[in-house]
Amino acid sequence: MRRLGAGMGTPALLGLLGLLGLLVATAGCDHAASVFTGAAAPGAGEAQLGWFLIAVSCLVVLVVLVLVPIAALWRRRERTQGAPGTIIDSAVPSDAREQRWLVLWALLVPTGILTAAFVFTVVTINAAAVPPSHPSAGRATVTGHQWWWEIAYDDSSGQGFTTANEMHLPVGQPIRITLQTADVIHSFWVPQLAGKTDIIPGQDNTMWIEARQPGVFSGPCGEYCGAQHAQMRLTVVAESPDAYRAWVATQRQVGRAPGDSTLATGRQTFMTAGCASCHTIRGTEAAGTVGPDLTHFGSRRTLAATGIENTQANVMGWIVDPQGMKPGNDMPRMAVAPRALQPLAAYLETLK
Ligand code: HEC
Ligand SMILES: [Cu+2]
Repeated sequence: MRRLGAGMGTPALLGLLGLLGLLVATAGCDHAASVFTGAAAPGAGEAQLGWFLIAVSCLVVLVVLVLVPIAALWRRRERTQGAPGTIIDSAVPSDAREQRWLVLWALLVPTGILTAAFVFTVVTINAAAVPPSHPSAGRATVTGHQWWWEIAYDDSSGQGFTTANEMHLPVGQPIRITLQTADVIHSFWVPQLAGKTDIIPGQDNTMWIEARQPGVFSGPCGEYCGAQHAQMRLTVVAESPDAYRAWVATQRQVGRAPGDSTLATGRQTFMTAGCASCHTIRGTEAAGTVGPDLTHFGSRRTLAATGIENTQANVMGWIVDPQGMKPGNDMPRMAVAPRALQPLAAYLETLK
């Protein structure tokens, strides 16, 4: 039986293995959530550092892969050139010139590479730690809950507001983010925008993001936090400063009043079926804080941090069976009469 790879040179075999490894390593790469997109600072700097380290590592591996067979061949040639019966120990450099080369390669090159990597890393970490002082830098506090995100925009004028699962950013202006948790450890991670920052109970961690281009980015919670960890997605919308200001102005407002009698019935159901004990709709008596603030629920793209599209049909499905859609989450099945379901979902969808 032929051995696998028999007849192939060592370099060719190693090259093939390297190629296979690369294929396996990149198989999971999904452009949509790549850390290498660099759509914002400080993530773009971190991506540059990542590329630099990968490039240097590849270069070192390639050089070593080429040098090892050359050294082996060279050694064999020296052996065969020696007189019969004499052993030439070619591991010992024969003259001063070879010794100088040895020092150069063994000391200077690795030292140079490691120093460059060290300096680049420290500079990048520093840049990520210190938010740029921009006059219009906004502030938000993001609180991780099992298994959804609460986002409170602070405002010096006292006009802050709270929303959930969807955060907006103005392109070109930094937002400072304070990270808190209501329960266990989570991690804030929107791969295209910034590296992970852990959220630790009893401690405020801070970070910042400055989007460089408009877009809708999604990030999973970055630290395992229980059954629905994978369904704890944050949506981040980066938009022009004008669009952002308009969004903020809308979010500050109280929940829209029902425009017709069906919607009024929906709102009535919300207040009487127990929803109001867990959810807030500003401008109404609903002031619960167990679940997401629903004041502008209709403006959100997705439902319950799942990535499922926020449509009336999906909201009806959610109310009927939240445990079926997201098993283990903190919203129980509620007793809502079938007749009342559609008006209730329709009312929630008008809360833009
Ligand atoms: C015991 C508390 C509780 C009650 C009562 C409750 N909910 Fe919830 N609700 C939650 C929690 C917690 C979540 C977040 C679940 C998650 O994403 O993990 C949620 C999520 C939601 C969402 C999705 C919000 C978003 O931002 O995507 C909607 C819509 C919703 N609830 C509507 C209702 C309605 C309508 C009722 C009444 C029929 C109701 N809830 C009753 C706790 C509750
Ligand atoms: Cu998590």
